[in-house]
Amino acid sequence: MNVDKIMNNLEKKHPGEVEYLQAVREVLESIEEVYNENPQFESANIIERIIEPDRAITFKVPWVDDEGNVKVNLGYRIQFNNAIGPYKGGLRFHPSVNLSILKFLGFEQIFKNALTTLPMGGAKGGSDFDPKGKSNAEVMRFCQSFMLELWKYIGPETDVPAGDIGVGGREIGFLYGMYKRLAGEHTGVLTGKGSNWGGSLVRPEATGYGCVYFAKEMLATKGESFQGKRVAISGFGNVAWGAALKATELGGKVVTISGPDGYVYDPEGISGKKIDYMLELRASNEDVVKPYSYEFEGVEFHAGKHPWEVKVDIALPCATQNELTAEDAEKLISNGCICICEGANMPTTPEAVAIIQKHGLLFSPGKASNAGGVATSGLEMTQNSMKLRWNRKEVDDRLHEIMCNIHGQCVTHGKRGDGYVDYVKGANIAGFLKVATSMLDMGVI
Ligand code: NDP
Ligand code: 2IT
Repeated sequence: MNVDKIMNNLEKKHPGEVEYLQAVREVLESIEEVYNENPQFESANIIERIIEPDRAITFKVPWVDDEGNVKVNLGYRIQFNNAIGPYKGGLRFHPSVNLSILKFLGFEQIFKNALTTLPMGGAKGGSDFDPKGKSNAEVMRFCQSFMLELWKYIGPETDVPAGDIGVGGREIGFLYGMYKRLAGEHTGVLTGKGSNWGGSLVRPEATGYGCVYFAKEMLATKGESFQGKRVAISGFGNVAWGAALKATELGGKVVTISGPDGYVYDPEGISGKKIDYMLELRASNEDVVKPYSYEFEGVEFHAGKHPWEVKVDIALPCATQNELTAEDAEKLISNGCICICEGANMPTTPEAVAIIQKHGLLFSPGKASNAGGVATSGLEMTQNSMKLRWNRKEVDDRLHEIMCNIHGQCVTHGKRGDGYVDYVKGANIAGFLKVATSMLDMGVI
């Protein structure tokens, strides 16, 4: 495999799709060796078949705001690969959403879903709709119009969307309601549903919990744990909230959360009712984290800054892509950080990853450490199919087991001769092998 040649061709076909090209390059560089050792992949041209989505659906989403103005947003669903199961992946509503971002997320989702051990293919979708400042009624009308188009392409055995940035329980409710009306069916077509109407217990916490379970496994390889450790978290959304809950429960002290406006530093630790307050902040739809510093004593707010300048032992980036730069990595390292575990998708830039790994820190890519969200979505699909509901402990135990299993797969495929575990390489190889061999089994389709 000639990675540069493949990337040059891909760039010519999709100029300017920066995030997508970044994600593809990372995977190709990791799997190059394994790929070359298995000539059957090359003869089936697996690479060209896996780096392009099966299809990218785009549509317009017209809706009416509270003042009666007609608005139009763009909607997307990228069905990337369904070799191991129905297409599966979240929907993102954020003004930054474009084809490149959704293709990067859909591509990552293929390997992440393969790692979960469950039968799910890779997909992603969303819209450039900005939920910030919108009323409930506006969000509902937007979701209904979005589903009016999307429902043609999804189904419990074909494609099962879920939440992501800007899409939480409220949006899934509106989307599901419209699907149910259009299809005339009550099925497991979306995950992240409310617990009264088919949702799984633990799904809201699952991505953050899973991220901390994964970090716990990484720390254990060094005889370390969360007990007494200072933890920096970025973001203040669904993933950040779940991670703060579990890190605190395991004895860590979470000292930061962040938003697009900057970060807050709480030296006393973000625990108990302060974690509950994160939910209020998100629900306010105001997009800022600063109000936390008015609400609680002794808290500093640092406008326009990343939390990575604070002295911590563990960093959990849980906001968005490319939010932890080389400069941030240098700061974390010089402050003695030992573990960086991604809760978001691709929050660490490639330059930062190189620096972190060169210094021998524990580092895990999102496709391994944030897989707990989609894994629990998979468990929701299982419960929907069986028409029953597991209790909290049953779901949480399965989630825990899955995260330990993913950690094991990363160690198996990522352990170097000197003992250092390259989790990026391990995750990419393990995910790729499962999908590529499945594609081989099914012939050229
Ligand atoms: P939420 O919408 O609940 O929270 C997203 C957080 O990221 C918010 O704090 C948000 O602030 C911040 N954010 C979003 N865009 C930007 C930006 N361009 N610059 C700075 N901050 C930004 O989303 P989630 O918690 O669900 O998602 C967070 C990350 O985790 C994403 O990378 C997502 O893909 C990933 N993820 C989510 C899973 C899930 O199950 N929800 C599963 C696996 C991964 P604000 O809204 O104020 O901009
Ligand atoms: O990035 C992700 O894995 C998610 N947003 C969750 C997807 C899902 O289908 O639960």
